[in-house]
Amino acid sequence: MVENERDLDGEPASRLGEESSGQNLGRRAFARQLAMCLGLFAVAPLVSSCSSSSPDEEPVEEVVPEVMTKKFKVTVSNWKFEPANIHVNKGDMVELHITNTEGVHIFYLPDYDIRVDLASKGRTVVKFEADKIGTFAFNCDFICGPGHNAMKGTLVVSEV
Ligand SMILES: [Cu+2]
Repeated sequence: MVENERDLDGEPASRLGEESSGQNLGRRAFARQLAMCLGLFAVAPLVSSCSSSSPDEEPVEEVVPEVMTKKFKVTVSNWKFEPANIHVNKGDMVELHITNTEGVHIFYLPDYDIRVDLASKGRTVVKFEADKIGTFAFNCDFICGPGHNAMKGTLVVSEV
Protein backbone atom coordinates (compact mmCIF):
# COMPACT_ATOMS: atom_id res chain seq x y z
CA MET A 1 0.00 0.00 0.00
CA VAL A 2 2.62 2.51 1.09
CA GLU A 3 5.04 1.39 -1.60
CA ASN A 4 2.45 1.82 -4.32
CA GLU A 5 1.81 5.38 -3.21
CA ARG A 6 5.50 6.17 -3.38
CA ASP A 7 5.69 4.83 -6.91
CA LEU A 8 2.74 6.96 -8.02
CA ASP A 9 4.17 10.10 -6.47
CA GLY A 10 7.65 9.41 -7.83
CA GLU A 11 6.49 9.13 -11.44
CA PRO A 12 5.63 12.76 -12.21
CA ALA A 13 8.62 14.03 -10.24
CA SER A 14 11.01 12.43 -12.71
CA ARG A 15 9.27 14.08 -15.69
CA LEU A 16 8.31 17.50 -14.40
CA GLY A 17 10.19 20.40 -12.83
CA GLU A 18 10.47 20.68 -9.07
CA GLU A 19 7.77 23.31 -8.56
CA SER A 20 5.02 21.67 -10.60
CA SER A 21 5.74 18.24 -9.18
CA GLY A 22 5.53 19.72 -5.70
CA GLN A 23 2.10 21.07 -6.48
CA ASN A 24 1.17 17.80 -8.01
CA LEU A 25 2.26 15.94 -4.91
CA GLY A 26 0.25 18.33 -2.81
CA ARG A 27 -2.84 17.74 -4.90
CA ARG A 28 -2.33 14.01 -4.81
CA ALA A 29 -1.89 14.08 -1.05
CA PHE A 30 -5.03 16.16 -0.74
CA ALA A 31 -6.91 13.80 -3.03
CA ARG A 32 -5.82 10.89 -0.87
CA GLN A 33 -6.97 12.70 2.27
CA LEU A 34 -10.28 13.44 0.61
CA ALA A 35 -10.69 9.83 -0.46
CA MET A 36 -9.92 8.70 3.09
CA CYS A 37 -12.44 11.16 4.46
CA LEU A 38 -15.10 9.99 2.05
CA GLY A 39 -14.29 6.42 3.01
CA LEU A 40 -14.66 7.31 6.68
CA PHE A 41 -18.02 8.89 5.98
CA ALA A 42 -19.20 5.75 4.27
CA VAL A 43 -18.06 3.52 7.11
CA ALA A 44 -18.77 5.74 10.10
CA PRO A 45 -21.19 8.58 9.40
CA LEU A 46 -20.70 9.91 12.92
CA VAL A 47 -17.08 10.84 12.25
CA SER A 48 -17.33 14.44 11.15
CA SER A 49 -13.88 15.94 11.68
CA CYS A 50 -12.51 15.49 8.18
CA SER A 51 -10.96 18.93 8.07
CA SER A 52 -8.63 18.11 10.96
CA SER A 53 -6.75 15.61 8.78
CA SER A 54 -6.26 18.03 5.88
CA PRO A 55 -2.57 18.79 5.31
CA ASP A 56 -3.23 22.53 4.89
CA GLU A 57 -5.02 23.18 8.17
CA GLU A 58 -4.14 22.99 11.82
CA PRO A 59 -6.20 20.43 13.70
CA VAL A 60 -9.29 22.11 15.10
CA GLU A 61 -10.54 21.08 18.48
CA GLU A 62 -14.27 20.68 18.40
CA VAL A 63 -16.26 21.72 21.42
CA VAL A 64 -19.18 19.36 21.78
CA PRO A 65 -21.91 20.86 23.95
CA GLU A 66 -23.34 18.67 26.65
CA VAL A 67 -26.70 17.26 25.63
CA MET A 68 -29.35 17.58 28.30
CA THR A 69 -32.50 15.51 28.29
CA LYS A 70 -35.39 17.45 29.73
CA LYS A 71 -38.50 15.53 30.68
CA PHE A 72 -41.90 17.11 31.20
CA LYS A 73 -45.07 15.49 32.44
CA VAL A 74 -47.92 17.02 30.50
CA THR A 75 -51.51 16.24 31.41
CA VAL A 76 -54.20 16.67 28.79
CA SER A 77 -57.86 16.94 29.66
CA ASN A 78 -61.00 18.84 28.63
CA TRP A 79 -59.82 21.42 27.72
CA LYS A 80 -56.26 22.20 28.58
CA PHE A 81 -52.62 21.22 28.55
CA GLU A 82 -51.00 21.24 31.97
CA PRO A 83 -48.43 22.82 31.94
CA ALA A 84 -49.22 24.90 28.89
CA ASN A 85 -45.78 26.49 28.68
CA ILE A 86 -42.63 24.48 28.26
CA HIS A 87 -39.21 26.09 28.37
CA VAL A 88 -35.99 24.46 27.17
CA ASN A 89 -32.62 25.45 25.74
CA LYS A 90 -31.46 24.98 22.21
CA GLY A 91 -29.82 21.58 21.80
CA ASP A 92 -31.78 19.94 24.61
CA MET A 93 -33.34 16.57 24.03
CA VAL A 94 -36.96 17.03 25.04
CA GLU A 95 -39.21 14.27 26.32
CA LEU A 96 -42.87 15.07 26.74
CA HIS A 97 -44.62 12.42 28.77
CA ILE A 98 -48.17 13.24 27.80
CA THR A 99 -50.99 11.72 29.77
CA ASN A 100 -54.49 12.04 28.44
CA THR A 101 -56.93 11.88 31.33
CA GLU A 102 -60.10 12.99 29.61
CA GLY A 103 -61.50 13.23 26.10
CA VAL A 104 -59.98 12.74 22.68
CA HIS A 105 -57.18 15.11 21.67
CA ILE A 106 -54.28 15.49 19.28
CA PHE A 107 -51.09 17.17 20.45
CA TYR A 108 -49.88 19.31 17.56
CA LEU A 109 -46.58 21.22 17.44
CA PRO A 110 -46.33 22.12 13.74
CA ASP A 111 -42.97 23.90 13.82
CA TYR A 112 -41.37 20.68 15.00
CA ASP A 113 -43.51 18.43 12.79
CA ILE A 114 -45.03 16.71 15.79
CA ARG A 115 -48.61 15.49 15.76
CA VAL A 116 -49.61 12.85 18.25
CA ASP A 117 -52.99 11.23 18.50
CA LEU A 118 -54.16 11.11 22.11
CA ALA A 119 -57.37 9.27 21.33
CA SER A 120 -57.07 6.79 24.12
CA LYS A 121 -56.36 7.46 27.74
CA GLY A 122 -52.85 6.75 28.79
CA ARG A 123 -49.34 8.03 28.43
CA THR A 124 -47.58 8.91 25.19
CA VAL A 125 -43.90 9.86 25.10
CA VAL A 126 -42.78 12.36 22.48
CA LYS A 127 -39.04 12.83 22.00
CA PHE A 128 -37.33 15.46 19.91
CA GLU A 129 -34.30 17.70 19.81
CA ALA A 130 -34.94 21.39 20.41
CA ASP A 131 -32.87 22.48 17.43
CA LYS A 132 -34.74 25.71 16.62
CA ILE A 133 -34.78 28.82 18.75
CA GLY A 134 -38.06 30.66 19.25
CA THR A 135 -41.54 30.50 20.69
CA PHE A 136 -43.61 27.79 19.07
CA ALA A 137 -47.31 27.34 19.57
CA PHE A 138 -48.84 23.94 20.14
CA ASN A 139 -52.49 23.11 20.27
CA CYS A 140 -55.06 20.38 20.07
CA ASP A 141 -55.68 19.41 16.47
CA PHE A 142 -58.90 17.52 17.02
CA ILE A 143 -62.24 19.26 17.48
CA CYS A 144 -62.81 17.76 20.86
CA GLY A 145 -65.65 19.82 22.25
CA PRO A 146 -66.75 23.31 23.28
CA GLY A 147 -63.40 24.14 24.92
CA HIS A 148 -61.28 22.92 22.02
CA ASN A 149 -60.09 26.38 20.94
CA ALA A 150 -58.68 27.00 24.42
CA MET A 151 -56.32 24.07 24.16
CA LYS A 152 -53.15 25.96 23.42
CA GLY A 153 -49.66 26.18 24.74
CA THR A 154 -46.15 27.26 23.84
CA LEU A 155 -42.75 25.69 23.59
CA VAL A 156 -40.04 28.26 24.22
CA VAL A 157 -36.56 27.31 23.02
CA SER A 158 -33.87 29.69 24.26
CA GLU A 159 -30.33 30.17 23.12
CA VAL A 160 -27.98 28.51 25.57
CU1 LIG B 1 -59.30 19.69 20.76
